Amino acid sequence: MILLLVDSSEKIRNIRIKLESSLDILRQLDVGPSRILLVLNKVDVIEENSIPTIEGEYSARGFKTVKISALRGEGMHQLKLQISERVKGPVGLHIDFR
Ligand SMILES: Nc1nc2c(ncn2[C@@H]2O[C@H](COP(=O)(O)OP(=O)(O)OP(=O)(O)O)[C@@H](O)[C@H]2O)c(=O)[nH]1
Ligand SMILES: [Mg+2]
Repeated sequence: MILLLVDSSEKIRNIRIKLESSLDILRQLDVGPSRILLVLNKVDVIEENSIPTIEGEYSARGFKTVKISALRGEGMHQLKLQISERVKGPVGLHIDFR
């Protein structure tokens, strides 16, 4: 399973460029959408809200997405759930940016 993490506070154009370049490499490695979880980080930054558009585009292409704020700890439960649906055994997660 691949967690593809993107800074969703960036301009939508940059988000797409970054995601597509990562997805190109993953495609070359034969990793399809079903093995990728798209993690949209920095959802606490609401300057330009690209999130609904990105979520819509990528879920239509078969990617599971989850929104988080690593800074505030939001979305960690959803993230763990999404991981544990794919990975056998208990899942622990600790992110500390200090
Ligand atoms: N607001 C906010 N900040 C976060 C979050 N997660 C990480 N950061 C902060 O983001 C910073 C690191 O991200 P960036 O500065 O984008 O780092 P980067 O992507 O390696 O570098 P750039 O190429 O310059 O964007 C750190 O200061 C983190 O504390 C989050 O969920 N919300
Ligand atoms: Mg960045």
